Amino acid sequence: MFAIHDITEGVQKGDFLLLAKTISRIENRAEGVDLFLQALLPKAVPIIGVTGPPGAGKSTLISALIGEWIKEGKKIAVLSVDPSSPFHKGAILGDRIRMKEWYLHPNVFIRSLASRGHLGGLTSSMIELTTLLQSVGFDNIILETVGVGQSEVEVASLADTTIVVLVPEAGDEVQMMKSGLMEVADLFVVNKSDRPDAQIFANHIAQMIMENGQDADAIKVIKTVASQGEGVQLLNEAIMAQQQVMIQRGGNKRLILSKVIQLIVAHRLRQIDSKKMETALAEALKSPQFNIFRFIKQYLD
Ligand SMILES: Nc1nc2c(ncn2[C@@H]2O[C@H](COP(=O)(O)OP(=O)(O)OP(=O)(O)O)[C@@H](O)[C@H]2O)c(=O)[nH]1
Ligand SMILES: [Mg+2]
Repeated sequence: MFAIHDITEGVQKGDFLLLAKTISRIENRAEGVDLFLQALLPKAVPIIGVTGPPGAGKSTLISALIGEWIKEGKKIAVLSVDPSSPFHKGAILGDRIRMKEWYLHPNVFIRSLASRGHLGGLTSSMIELTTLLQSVGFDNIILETVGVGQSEVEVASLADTTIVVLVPEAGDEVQMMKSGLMEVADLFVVNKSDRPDAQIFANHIAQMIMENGQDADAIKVIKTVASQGEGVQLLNEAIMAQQQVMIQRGGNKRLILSKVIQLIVAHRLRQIDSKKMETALAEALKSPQFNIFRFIKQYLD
């Protein structure tokens, strides 16, 4: 593994080679990764999760936010992950990112991540990678995830601020509630508000927040036209305000506790050889006395 100091120096200069290599090594669980991670000294750098259905304008919105932050002299890291297609190994991810204007900027690091098939792998490697980014000199970290399924919710739950991006004509609120996105959202963005009925849709979301018994004052609904940069400044302000409130309410401590639990679960899952387990299960199932609780005993403690 490389020295953290050298990675940080690279980031300062806008040379992300060592960082990129380190991320690959963490993803592949190369030798020395655990000790490397244990030596990190992360700063309180906000992690901003951006999630929502395909094509809602997440990347366009992130691009616009980066524009705001660059003006403030910040260094930004973006991790883009597509948990819904574990078997594509990143091949299609390239097409997903439309942040080309920032690709070569020395203050912006962008990386696509494939979600691997292994159990519990995605969440734990996202915790590892975001902690690395918090330790090497970035000021803001963005996590873009595509879709509205359970795994997106999980990834979203790693963020200090979770932004759910929707578009007016999506209108599928029921789906959103089922997926649990309602519960994890700190901010809703109604993007493509240049389209009709944006205000009606925004009102609808606000109403759902109230009906859900959530804090309607704290969870803002913001209309944007990301492709024109409209509403982006407002969104930036809302993100900062939300983070203040979150810290005041001790939300950052709860978040760390949830990460601790997820890392422990992932660690235990890594110790299981799922192929072997499948074989053992097939064998055990031959017995008419099969009992699932007795079967799992061999994998506990
Ligand atoms: N009319 C309109 N189009 C927009 C707006 N924001 C983004 N788009 C367009 O919507 C399309 C999808 O935008 P992306 O930013 O790639 O959406 P995404 O959510 O990142 O998509 P995936 O990562 O593939 O899920 C692009 O063609 C954008 O130019 C907007 O506010 N209004
Ligand atoms: Mg995108």
